[in-house]
Amino acid sequence: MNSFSLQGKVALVTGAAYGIGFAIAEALAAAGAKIAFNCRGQHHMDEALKAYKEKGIDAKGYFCDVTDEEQVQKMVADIGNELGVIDILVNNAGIIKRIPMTEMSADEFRQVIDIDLNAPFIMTKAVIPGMIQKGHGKIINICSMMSELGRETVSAYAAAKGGLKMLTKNIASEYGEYNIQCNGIGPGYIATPQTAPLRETQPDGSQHPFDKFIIGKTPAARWGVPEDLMGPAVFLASGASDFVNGHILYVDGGILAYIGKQPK
Ligand code: NAP
Ligand code: GCO
Repeated sequence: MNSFSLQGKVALVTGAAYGIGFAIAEALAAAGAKIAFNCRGQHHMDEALKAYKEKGIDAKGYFCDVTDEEQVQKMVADIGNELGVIDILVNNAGIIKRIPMTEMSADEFRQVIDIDLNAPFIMTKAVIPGMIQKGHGKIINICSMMSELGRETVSAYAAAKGGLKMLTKNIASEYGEYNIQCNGIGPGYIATPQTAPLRETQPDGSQHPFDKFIIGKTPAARWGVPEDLMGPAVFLASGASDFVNGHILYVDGGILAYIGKQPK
């Protein structure tokens, strides 16, 4: 069971002030890793540091917009000086815009691609040299069911997450010989601020139609919670997965395997 230990490792989880990133950082800390995370605003930073402290986690927070290569290079250098060379990178930061394609501007499309696809490239490029020097590394890209499926209004997000699946496979191919493993986690529908609009109670007090839809499409008959991703993240960040490379681990309650509940 020692192969699941992250003792002595330095982990950077991007966008881990709350949501999925925070849960993953909490799990990696529980397995022994030193935690670095980033976000963009002072309020989220203050709230996050308080939340980590309440969990007994001495996480270090960095202000960094993951789309800005200069800020990323500086953050990686600062982490190297303050915590040590990064052993584990979780590319978690991400946004979604739910806009019908014909109504979405090219700039809106570009913004989603920039954060959800270009930024994992920029982040990965910044950490790989240190991993090569150390002789090992773990990169985990937070993909999505939209790495496999489309749906109305999420064209930019699906394009980005589909690209992130292939970027994951390419990083695995290009750097596997340096004992660097790059895998993805594909969460299903998880209850976080990002999906709150899909779950909110309707003005007439009824259940959100999408909420009902997802529960009917998920064999587990529930939304996931960030805690559902903790074990898979520790597995892919640890020595237990040293021969797993280029794999997307879907943590979706079975939704990708299921045609959906038949109407009664
Ligand atoms: P969330 O609650 O909206 O959190 C997103 C995080 O990303 C926030 O901390 C946000 O920080 C950060 N972020 C966004 N843009 C950034 C940028 N340019 N630079 C730095 N940080 C940035 O989302 P979530 O539900 O936890 O999702 C986390 C990841 O999981 C995303 O990649 C998402 O696509 C993916 N995912 C989510 C679900 C789901 O159902 N929730 C399912 C599959 C995949 P700020 O406060 O600074 O904006
Ligand atoms: C949406 C949701 C999804 C989830 C997730 C599913 O609008 O369909 O936000 O995209 O965020 O990516 O895996």
